[in-house]
Amino acid sequence: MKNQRSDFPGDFLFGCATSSYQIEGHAFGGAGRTQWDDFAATPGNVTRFENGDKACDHYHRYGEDLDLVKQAGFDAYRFSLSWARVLPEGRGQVNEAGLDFYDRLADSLLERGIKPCATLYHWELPSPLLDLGGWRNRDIASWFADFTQVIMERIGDRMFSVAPINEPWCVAWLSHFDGHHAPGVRDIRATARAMHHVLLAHGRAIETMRGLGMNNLGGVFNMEWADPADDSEGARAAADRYDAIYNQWFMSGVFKGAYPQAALDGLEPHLPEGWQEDFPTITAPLDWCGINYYTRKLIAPAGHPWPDYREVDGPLPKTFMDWEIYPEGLYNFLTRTARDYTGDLPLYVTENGMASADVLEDSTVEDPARTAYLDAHLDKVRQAIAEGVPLKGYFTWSLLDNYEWALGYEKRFGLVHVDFETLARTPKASYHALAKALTT
Ligand code: IFM
Repeated sequence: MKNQRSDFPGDFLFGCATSSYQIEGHAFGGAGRTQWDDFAATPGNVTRFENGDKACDHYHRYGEDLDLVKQAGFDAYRFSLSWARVLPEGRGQVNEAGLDFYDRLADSLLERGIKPCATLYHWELPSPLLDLGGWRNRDIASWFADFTQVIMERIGDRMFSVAPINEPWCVAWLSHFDGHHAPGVRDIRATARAMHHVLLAHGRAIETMRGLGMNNLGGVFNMEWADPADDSEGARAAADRYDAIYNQWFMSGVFKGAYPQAALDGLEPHLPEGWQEDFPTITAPLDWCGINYYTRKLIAPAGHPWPDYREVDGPLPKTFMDWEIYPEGLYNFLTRTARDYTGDLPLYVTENGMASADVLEDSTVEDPARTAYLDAHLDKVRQAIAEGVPLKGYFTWSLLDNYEWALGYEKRFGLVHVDFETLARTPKASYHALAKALTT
């Protein structure tokens, strides 16, 4: 690896990221049923109908996993808290074993000198809340605030940082317009409501944590750079719509108290009444902003009603997800975010990484493409810092191979290989390369 820790400011944090449903093993420890269990049990939604019942069994093996975080030289570990593990019905009765698990996790991180960076919601909505409409129901903001109160009363004192919701675009658009993620809805009214309620819930969680005296609270937004597929005005406008829906809606809501017009053009008629009155909650001040970045898309008009765009196959080398490798997009987002939305607020790259078709052979996994991907994106991180972007840290996705949602266990994003039969962990060559860069 070309980049070394010494190439970055002294207080720059390196971390790795995971999420609860993707690694813990949701069948363990009294967790309640989630929308992903239901979605996966419905044929046609998930590769081989796989679910998170066992996943990486991190629930039992977290000690071994945190040792790997430590040995790689990471300063921080970004993980998420399963709502259904803490409140199996989503509300009401607390699962003490769930609280105890996150308590142990927090202590185990601190014992190893690793900063705990929590995300409250990474998509495993308790099924009983979906029965009530899930993200379509405005009450979800209050349910989420109550969950925040319960879990943060227990572990909030030990968190380095907390973000309420991972990737609001996935929660809202991918799951209610595209229907690719649970609950697999394809409906514009449901989408508009989810697009708004996810931010209202974010704001209520921030308020709740401030009420508990917590600080270092942020938001985590996923971004995909959108380039027009050709020189036509139609392609430019389609890429702008994609950008407005995917990238600008959430940041604009949180940092400007407004939604971009190109997205309102289609969504406004379907937003809940009085949506503008929620902006004082949605814009609750944050201490940092996180960006999850993987790829860019080439966009052309689709000849459909709004949003009238489609993705066009791009020419760049691709990852195993079929995503183009485009580090410039990360640089573009870092500079644009600081310029247009966050100013001096600290930024973090909260996820970046790639899936590859890794093979375990003779107890090793050679994954030079992953090392090159990380290096190329770290180049852009350095460029942004050199140009004055207040970027304070970089988290790799992911520590472990894990449950890649609708794509099951096939797409391996980990620095550490997981054998999903034996659950044996084997650090890949990229893990060793990164560890060398961070510890020498
Ligand atoms: O695995 C996901 C993660 O849950 C959220 N961000 C993107 C990753 C790769 O698709």
